[in-house]
Amino acid sequence: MKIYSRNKFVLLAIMIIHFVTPKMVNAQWTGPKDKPRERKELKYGPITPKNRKDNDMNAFRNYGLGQFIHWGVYAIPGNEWQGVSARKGAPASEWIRSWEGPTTPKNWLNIYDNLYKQFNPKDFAPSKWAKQAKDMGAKYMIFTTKHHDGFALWPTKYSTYNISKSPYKKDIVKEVVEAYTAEGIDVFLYFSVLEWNNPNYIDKAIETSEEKKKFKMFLEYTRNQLLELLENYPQIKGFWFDGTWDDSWINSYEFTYNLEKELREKHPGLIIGSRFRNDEFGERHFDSNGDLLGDYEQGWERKLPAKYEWLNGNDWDAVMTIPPNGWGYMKDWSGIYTKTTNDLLDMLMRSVSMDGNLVLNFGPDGNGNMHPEEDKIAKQIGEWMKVNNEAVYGVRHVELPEPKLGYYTQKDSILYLTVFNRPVNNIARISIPNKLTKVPVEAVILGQNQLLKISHSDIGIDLDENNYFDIQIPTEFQSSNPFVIKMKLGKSNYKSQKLMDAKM
Ligand code: JFZ
Repeated sequence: MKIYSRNKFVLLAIMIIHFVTPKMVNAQWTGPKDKPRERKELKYGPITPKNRKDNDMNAFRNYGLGQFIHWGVYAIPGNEWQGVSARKGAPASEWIRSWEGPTTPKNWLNIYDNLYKQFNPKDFAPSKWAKQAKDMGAKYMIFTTKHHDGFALWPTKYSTYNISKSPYKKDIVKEVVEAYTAEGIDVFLYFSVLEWNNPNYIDKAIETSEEKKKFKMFLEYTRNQLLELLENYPQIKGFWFDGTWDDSWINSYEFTYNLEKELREKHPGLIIGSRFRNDEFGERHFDSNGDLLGDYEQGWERKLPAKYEWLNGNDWDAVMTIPPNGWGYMKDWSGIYTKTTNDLLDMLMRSVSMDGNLVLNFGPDGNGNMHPEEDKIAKQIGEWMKVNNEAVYGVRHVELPEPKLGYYTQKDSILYLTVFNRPVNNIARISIPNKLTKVPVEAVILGQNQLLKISHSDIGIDLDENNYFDIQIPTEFQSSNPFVIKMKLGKSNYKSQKLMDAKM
């Protein structure tokens, strides 16, 4: 009996694996990606080529560090409000409208949908935000024009649920776009397609003709808003789409394909990530042939690739919160792990060492002030960036044996090693494959002007494929932060001593 039930269990497990696995393989946007074995003929595949070569995309590739800002009426509740609290395992703070619990007020949705009447951020100074981002070292920023709650921070002509109806009245998107552009920071607009409170939005496959009519209106509304954003803010560099996972949208692949084309025609150079649309087989981010749908991978959210190979050479960025989750304002950060400045610098260097950008999220409060902890982190990152930014901007992945001390980045013949793990003997040992002719010939620590001693060492590994160059970190150099060893690569001038092999 026992054996029988165990067998049943095994059979059930096999069935689950069998039926679940094939679907999961294709829904895998992060982690290692399987390439489909045979190519499918696609009508609604990628519109732009892989690794666009134009100036806008080159600029994207060189950003290194970005800033995300989640701001909207959810900033007023700040993660806990009138008996509603996200602190006990509920979703993120900007999702507060969707919370349900025993202490949630009965008319909660109604309360939330009227919060905009209190949205009057008296301390909002976009130039202050932009200055802070600039000082932090951000080269681009992504701003929430409209999140899932549907509230538009610009005075859209296509819905009345927008900023012009709040006591604040003014066009926040315009203020943000102008302030950041003035600081030389490129702006991307976050746009949630799905809207929780729009009667024409349907979150499942369309069935009835009534639903069809409604959703058609919703699609037209979305198109109008996007064209309006491009019309109003022609300075923007791209869109960061979200809320595109429902079957209604997935089944609208012909509409979304045409819309992507239209947006690109209206705004040459526009950058759109892989979270906008899917192919005719419902494949999102990557189409049925495993090709990227959009200009860059947009699935790296709160997690970074562990392996460079997983990226298949695609452009990408990663968006990151300081708390574990929660993009909108969270008034109370106590009792949760919040990433430290050094955690974030590690993530930044991991990202750029793999040809990606790191985008750090900020969630200002209902008055327009950044969280004090975010202020502090922005400042600390900025101080670090002032000294070390050349290891971050415009750098590329390095094809050398992975360093144990930190991350490599490279710009032409300059090699950077950002050291997170300082070795006890103060020797940064650089492994250079024997077949390479360029080796470190000069080294300094960024922010210091002393040339570091380099020596060639032979550490006696059988059939060794590498040569080793030892960079001496001065013992008197102290740093409680990661630091960067900048090396010039050049023709080697060391002589490999051919020692006599032992007779055995
Ligand atoms: C979405 C939003 O729901 C969230 O509020 C926030 O704006 C974030 C930046 O984007 O959240 C997602 C969307 C997609 C995934 C995870 C969270 N995903 O693909 O894993």
